[in-house]
Amino acid sequence: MPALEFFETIRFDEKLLNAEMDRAIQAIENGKVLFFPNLKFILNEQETEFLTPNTLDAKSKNISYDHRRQQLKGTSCKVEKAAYLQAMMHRFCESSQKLVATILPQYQPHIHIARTSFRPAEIEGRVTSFKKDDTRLHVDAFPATPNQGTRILRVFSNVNPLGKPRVWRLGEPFEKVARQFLPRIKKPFPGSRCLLHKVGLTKSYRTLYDHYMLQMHDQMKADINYQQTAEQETIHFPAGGTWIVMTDQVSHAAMSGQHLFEQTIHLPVTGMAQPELSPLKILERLTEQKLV
Ligand SMILES: O=C(O)CCC(=O)C(=O)O
Ligand SMILES: [Fe+2]
Repeated sequence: MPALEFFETIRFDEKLLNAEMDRAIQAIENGKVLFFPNLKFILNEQETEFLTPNTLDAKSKNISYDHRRQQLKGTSCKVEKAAYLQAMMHRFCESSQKLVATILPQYQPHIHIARTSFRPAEIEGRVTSFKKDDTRLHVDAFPATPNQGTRILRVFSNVNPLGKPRVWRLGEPFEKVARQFLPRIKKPFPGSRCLLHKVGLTKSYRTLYDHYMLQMHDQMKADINYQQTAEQETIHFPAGGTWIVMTDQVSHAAMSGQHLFEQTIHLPVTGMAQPELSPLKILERLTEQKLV
């Protein structure tokens, strides 16, 4: 199955035919990337000045924006410049919401808009711990923020001004990954997940689902042999292009590129057209138990 589903869309609020919407929801729920090679997030001249790692503060690799609290994190920009940066990120947040509303309208009543991120640093050659190393194939799962089964839908736009692509690898279908890694995953230590929440190490309760997802994430990244031998495909996402992926389901690795916007959107499994295709339902079927 090809990894990408192409769309001709050139505007974030473009009207689509019903057949296009059907194609989109089918593709995304089956683990494909919705790819809009000609959908460009346009920056004005002043905004292009943010396209430098200097926009980041010393300890951050991306700038994050919480649209509900109107809060910006990770930037060295102050006062007026920070407000301008925030406005740019707010616009990306709105553009991606419009895109999801037009291409995946069925999700609209169910979604929750989470963080917006701007990534002005080159990702190739960055030194991090293996768990944080996104150049290794992984499915998204985060230690401090349990998802409790909720889907992670992400909108990405490559805004590189020099035409540099964002290069990713895409790996095997979720069920194939799960079948390989589940047998290696130990049950959680009794009481540990309550404690994590009580002492504030997780923002909410780490369900069994979160335990399995996080273990899969870590063990995929830890397995060098798997990284090299797993069935995979390299994709060049062009500058001036946009793509949408369910990153909890699609095994992915970001190899190189600079200057990217990303919007995270959460979708409850019950909002899907085919909930049985979700990582939650697949893991519940494979482990023969309720996980949330
Ligand atoms: O920065 C990127 O290109 C993608 C990194 C990644 O793994 C993610 O956003 O889930
Ligand atoms: Fe990721």
